[in-house]
Amino acid sequence: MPLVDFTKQGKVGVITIDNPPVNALSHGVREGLKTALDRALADDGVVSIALLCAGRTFSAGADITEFGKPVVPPGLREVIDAFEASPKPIVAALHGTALGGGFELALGCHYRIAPATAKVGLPEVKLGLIPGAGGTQRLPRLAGIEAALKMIVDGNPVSAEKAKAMGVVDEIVEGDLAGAAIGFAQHLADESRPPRPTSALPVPPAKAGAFDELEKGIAKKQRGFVAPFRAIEAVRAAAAEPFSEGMRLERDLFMQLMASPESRAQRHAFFAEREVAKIPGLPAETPTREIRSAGVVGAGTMGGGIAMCFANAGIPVALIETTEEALDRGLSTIRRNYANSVARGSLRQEEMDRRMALLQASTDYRQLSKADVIIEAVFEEMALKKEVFAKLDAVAKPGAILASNTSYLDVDEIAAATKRPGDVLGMHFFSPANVMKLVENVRGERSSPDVLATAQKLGKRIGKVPVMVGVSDGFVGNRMLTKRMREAYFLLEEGALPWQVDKVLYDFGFPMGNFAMSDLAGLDVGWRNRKSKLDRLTPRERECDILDRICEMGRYGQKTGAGFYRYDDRRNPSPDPLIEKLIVEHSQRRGIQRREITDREILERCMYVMVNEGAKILEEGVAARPHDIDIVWIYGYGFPVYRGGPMFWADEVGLPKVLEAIRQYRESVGAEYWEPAPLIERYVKEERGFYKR
Ligand code: 3H9
Repeated sequence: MPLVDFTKQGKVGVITIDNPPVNALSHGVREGLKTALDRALADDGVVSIALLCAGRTFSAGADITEFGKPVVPPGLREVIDAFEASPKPIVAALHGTALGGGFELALGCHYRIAPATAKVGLPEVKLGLIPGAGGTQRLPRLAGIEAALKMIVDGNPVSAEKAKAMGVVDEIVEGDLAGAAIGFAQHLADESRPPRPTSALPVPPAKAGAFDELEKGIAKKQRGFVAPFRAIEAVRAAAAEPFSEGMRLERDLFMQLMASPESRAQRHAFFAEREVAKIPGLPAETPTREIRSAGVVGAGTMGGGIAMCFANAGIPVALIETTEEALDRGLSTIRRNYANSVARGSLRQEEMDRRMALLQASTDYRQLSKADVIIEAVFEEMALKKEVFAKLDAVAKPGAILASNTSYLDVDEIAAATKRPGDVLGMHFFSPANVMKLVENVRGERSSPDVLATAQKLGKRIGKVPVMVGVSDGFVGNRMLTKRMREAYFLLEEGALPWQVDKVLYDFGFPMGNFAMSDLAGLDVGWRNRKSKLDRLTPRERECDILDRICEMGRYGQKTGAGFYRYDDRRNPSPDPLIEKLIVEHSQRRGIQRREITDREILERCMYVMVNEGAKILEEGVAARPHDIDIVWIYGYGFPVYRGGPMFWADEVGLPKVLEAIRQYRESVGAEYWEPAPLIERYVKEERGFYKR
């Protein structure tokens, strides 16, 4: 079948897009749409037109792979204008998800029908763009300013039912969609109904102050993003200007954003997220094991959060603890988390009850005997983990997958505590596990392919973005974070203060800096980790004992009301002169002459040290591709998506510049901390980047 097909059913001309997998509006599709429309208009036997899409979904919008290249005519706007100007009425039949340019095409049609399962949306802001084919001008004319603004600015789709209530969808249909569309078009023809161009509709007046209110409302949440603010500007024009003026502004803003580094990064992140789902060396057809029930060992913060992920996905889960008290504590935290969601209105009470009923709490390991997957989430201590895995080996059924939620430890050593190392892997969740999207699936030396494929699939099923990584101290994310953290401590010794370092990272776009993040996680966690590795530290690392001193004061971070910062009752941090004194005295004691440290140096040292480590991780094969590292950082550590992840960002900065700085810090800070990754040296010689060739 061609990309766009044209047939006739009685007096109805039927135009069908067939461009799998998501009917993206590529050049060929746009050309096909134009040709099909011309045929329908030229044919006197055609009185009305139905627009359909084949396959699993209506169009997901413009073909993102064409972005950044010159547009080959006809452009999408031109096609949509032609559809809207058709003297024969056109009905669009939407199924699956009608998104972006796909939805804009539907808005240019005169009527829209959809099954209740369909969704429509304008997700362009998620790619750092705004709708560029009339969405910002046509949607407000159908849905009103407020509803349109919300859809365009947050980018989330709405259900067909909701779209109908908004006046965007004319009819919800059941059963055969093509038949319903042809019937609808036939009906239009029978009744001699004229076309109903959306652009000719008046824009319903907006509530006074609606734009300013929204702008203020998103100022903090969308900090650093450009597109949501441009989207407001475009809809403002819809309210104030004639259609043609609004369209002109929309096009200008769209083009500006398309050329922006933010959108380039966000488009990279879109494809990177899809790329990480494909594991090199693990064919797409690798069989998977069926997961009908789960078990979690440990009902602490991590274990409880992981159990919630399963319950949220409708998978029954046995939650195991050593004592009834620990179990009760864990369960009541879970209950409180759900109850908060109910109070906020984001979860219905019945749904909370259903999820709680899926949790089976017990102190008896035998409860795990039926589980298809068991996740261990006990204290981060090798001896304890091994003990738990030996117990799991004894009770788990044959074929059950045994996963450790370790954040640093050697998965192969843990697997060796069982007689079934092929069934073992790491599944490293991030805290809070019920919220954070990242899971590092750690491939052990002996993990079998179907176990890995199942873990990836399971990750997606429980709403996560799973990234496959290899065994290494701290895997991908924490291994890079550890290097950044070390550099941040060195910066303190040399003259910076925690709040200065944190501000630089916050301004870069992270939700918080190193020290605020440590305070949130609990300083005792890092302290314990440090103590366990003391004999492996370099002399400078060992002597850089600022953390020990703060912890010795009983300051463990937010939970004790003080850490690097001092916290008020509402957990607002403020810089603490006591900590400043402690750091200054530390430098004196170590004989380090404190100096003014620029924000630029802070940023370079915190970021380039990560990029350098990322390159080593790639070289060692701990991450298979730079994409994996970028996605780990975006979903696990709040790396600003509009900067694309550390490896993409390094390419944007330019690897020669990064390497030059690394060499400079090698001289000033020390070779053992700043040894350039051979991969970066090679890429610079080859005049390429991690991605750029
Ligand atoms: C736009 O429309 C601009 C206009 O306003 C103005 C123009 C002038 N193009 O996600 P999946 C690929 S901006 C090209 O795994 P799912 C995707 O890479 C666009 N390719 O499936 C993947 O390829 P592969 C606004 C696309 O079922 C495959 O399709 N639209 C596009 O989980 C399957 O994707 C959006 O932002 C595309 N537009 O989810 C919608 N979309 O198999 C973006 C997908 O080689 N898309 N691919 O890895 C989505 O949100 C999801 O893909 C969707 C399906 C919900 C549709």
